[in-house]
Amino acid sequence: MQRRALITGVTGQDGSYLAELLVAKGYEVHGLRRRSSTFGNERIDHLVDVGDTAVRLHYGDLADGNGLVRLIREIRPHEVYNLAAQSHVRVSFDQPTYTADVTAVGTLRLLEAIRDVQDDTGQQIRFYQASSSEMFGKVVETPQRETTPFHPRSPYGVAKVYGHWITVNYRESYDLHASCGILFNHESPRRGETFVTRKITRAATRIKVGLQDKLHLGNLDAKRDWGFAGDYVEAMWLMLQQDTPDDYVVSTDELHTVSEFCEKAFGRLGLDYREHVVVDPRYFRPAEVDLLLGDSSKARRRLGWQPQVSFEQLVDMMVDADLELAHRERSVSRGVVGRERIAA
Ligand code: NAP
Ligand code: G4F
Repeated sequence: MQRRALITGVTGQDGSYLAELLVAKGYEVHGLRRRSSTFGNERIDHLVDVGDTAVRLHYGDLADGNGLVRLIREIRPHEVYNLAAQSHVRVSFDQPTYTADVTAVGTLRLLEAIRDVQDDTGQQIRFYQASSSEMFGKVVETPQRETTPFHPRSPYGVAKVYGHWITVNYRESYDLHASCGILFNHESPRRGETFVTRKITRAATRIKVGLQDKLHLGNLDAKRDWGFAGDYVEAMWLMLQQDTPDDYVVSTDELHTVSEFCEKAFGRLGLDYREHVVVDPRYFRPAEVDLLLGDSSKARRRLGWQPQVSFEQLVDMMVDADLELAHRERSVSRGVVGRERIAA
């Protein structure tokens, strides 16, 4: 029987890679999309309206619990992947209540919808929650593993801790097959342009082709464990294929600084980042997460998962994709030097 999956956040970076993976595995894939004044489907354009293997999109929102019940009743998915969130840490300081409503309570609304439909129909629905290394925040041990206590440092981190624990609670209370992937930072050419890696690769390539001159960044000393999003969605799927649900850290187990990312990205283009990067306090956060480094040995051992793309390959892949984009932009703008794009 063909398996059906529902992905919330299908229009985002991870949603697009996961949809590709599930289509390739023969799933009937459904995606939740928000209504917007623009299309907003750029990352999944190649997967919609392509006949039998198309991803079917449904309007909905994690803020609308009734809509979620209706949708799950209609689709009757075997697997639900909850990737939707207000996912930007800096923005969560500006929109803390909204972030809590979507990223925390939105998870509860989805779990309630699943429980409702599962109780009515008797069909088991497996659930994946997109938990985050941001929950470790002010880390109490390094590297961070599944047993490391949480100390979130942002409204986003706090909201993710709620989403994580309510998922664990529903697993323990209602025997739901629910797993949390505690994913460390993962990037790609499809990464949102206001996250630091993509902000760097977009700017470096625009500088290379003469479209801008400076790049304003915040804390260059922050350390992260950056992997490739395409590798990480495989771990999400593997979690839902296990007999027993559980929680897993997914990471490369390698640490790099923001300035190291700059050095590599600008270096690939023959540029010295120190001539272009300006440290701008506007991009500092009220509370910073200085260091995140994962220990993914449990996922490697139990799921048989391991990352395929190295840090160097990831930077090169993002720079090369953005260089093509910058060349296209330059041909449209006829070489006029533009302003730096505003990013959080
Ligand atoms: P992303 O690119 O920002 O995508 C977020 C998705 O959520 C988008 O499809 C967005 O829709 C959707 N969304 C936002 N608010 C919504 C709402 N109220 N109702 C329904 N959908 C909503 O994020 P990502 O990088 O793919 O990350 C996927 C998930 O993993 C997120 O939950 C994130 O917090 C978590 N996570 C990410 C990382 C990482 O490094 N990437 C690490 C750990 C955990 P629009 O397209 O309409 O905006
Ligand atoms: O790229 P970032 O915005 O990612 P951050 O805050 O680590 O959050 C991402 O990873 C989390 C997993 O740990 C996810 F849960 C979350 O959804 C998101 O995907 O910032 C990375 C680091 C930070 O320390 C930040 O202060 O880069 C530093 N940084 C320095 N200058 C900057 C900038 N970040 C951004 N966004 N913009 C800057 O100009």
